[in-house]
Amino acid sequence: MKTWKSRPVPELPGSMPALQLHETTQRRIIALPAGDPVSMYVCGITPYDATHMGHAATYVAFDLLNRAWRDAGRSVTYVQNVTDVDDPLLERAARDGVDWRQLALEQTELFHEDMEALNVLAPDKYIGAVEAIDWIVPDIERLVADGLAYAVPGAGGEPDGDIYFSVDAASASGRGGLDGPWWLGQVSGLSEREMVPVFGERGGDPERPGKRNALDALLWRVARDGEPSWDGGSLGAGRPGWHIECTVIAQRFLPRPFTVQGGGSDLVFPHHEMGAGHAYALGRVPLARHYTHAGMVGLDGEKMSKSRGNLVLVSKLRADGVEPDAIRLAILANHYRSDWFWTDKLLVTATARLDTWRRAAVHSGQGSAGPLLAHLRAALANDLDAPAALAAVDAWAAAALAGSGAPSALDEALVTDALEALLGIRL
Ligand code: 5CA
Ligand code: ZN
Repeated sequence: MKTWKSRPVPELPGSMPALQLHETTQRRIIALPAGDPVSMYVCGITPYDATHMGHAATYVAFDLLNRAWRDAGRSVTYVQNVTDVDDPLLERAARDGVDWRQLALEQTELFHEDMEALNVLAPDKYIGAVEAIDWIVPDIERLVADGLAYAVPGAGGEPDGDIYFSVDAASASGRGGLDGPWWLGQVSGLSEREMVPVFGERGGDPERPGKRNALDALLWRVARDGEPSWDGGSLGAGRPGWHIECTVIAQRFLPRPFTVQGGGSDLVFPHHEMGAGHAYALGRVPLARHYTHAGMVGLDGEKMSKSRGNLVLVSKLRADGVEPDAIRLAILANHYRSDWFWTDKLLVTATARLDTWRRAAVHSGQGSAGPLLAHLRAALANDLDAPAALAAVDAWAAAALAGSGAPSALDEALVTDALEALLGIRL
């Protein structure tokens, strides 16, 4: 599938220090492996509604990692999916009396416009679940053949033949890290008792009769009347489950294992836990070397979500004339790992900040750009600490506006390039 356009990234003199990043499975900040190349998969949208501030914040967070790696001279391969067939998309299309394909297409296009406006660098590969089905089917067939997946008999109005991933068959008995075999809990650190309610809240079906373990995840949903379906070979017509889509797409286009699996913290369990399980079951390799998650953005005391409807849409703000750089700056004022709430005040502060920075640029003091660049790099290398980076620019701007140091066009150019390359902000 077509991806969006990236603005050019200016090259900066000097170099980025070694990157430290919070690693979900280890629950601590670690040094990322040095050396070339690196690869990243960030879970994409389910396109049934427009990009809200939570999505935007997650993609901006991983855009910082992408930019930090590029500044360090690393070659980055970035893959993102779009879940262009799934229950919530089909339900929304049915509710609104529109074709689900049309809804997915429109919302995906709008997402691309939002990403372009927010200056999020495009992935190298942008892959839809639908286009991945032919790659997914043989992998599920293999899991069944290996005894790691099984068909559930029909009951309670459900047809025969849905295929589930057996967490007990696939889970190793040891309790090692990501460099060893997968076990249930390796990614999330949750106990099975803790998993069950979360599984139910996040797309799982712990109560489905006939499963061997309540936590077994759907791999293949056989055709139902009124639902789209595809040829599933020996599985019968149907459509894939959610976790196997991302697993197969990531493994097809990235090294095994790839460097960082990203997404919002709502994906730690079950999505990334099961993805890690599927990958290990398929190839005896971990899916990713590391997992990193962005915090949840909320509105009025609750997580922002399409199902709750408490949304601040990027496209709506843009239509209201808000400058995308101000939206991006409002996001960057929060550390990517914290949970935070969107407020109009954030946007007011960001707009004023952008204005100050722009007024300051022409007064850039001679020799002021180099130290600012070093500050920005140090902040980003320290677990993508964007708020610290903004504070460094604020201090530089205050000095420039106070007229300390003769104005220098060279410094102005370097500051402008550094903000564009590292923070994705255009002065
Ligand atoms: N299509 C799946 C991933 S394969 C999905 O979760 N889609 S989504 O549209 O619900 O979310 C897209 C991305 O935004 C995911 O990485 C998700 O973790 C993140 N996200 C969703 N809601 C929020 C929120 N309120 N705050 C921060 N990130 C969020
Ligand atoms: Zn995903």
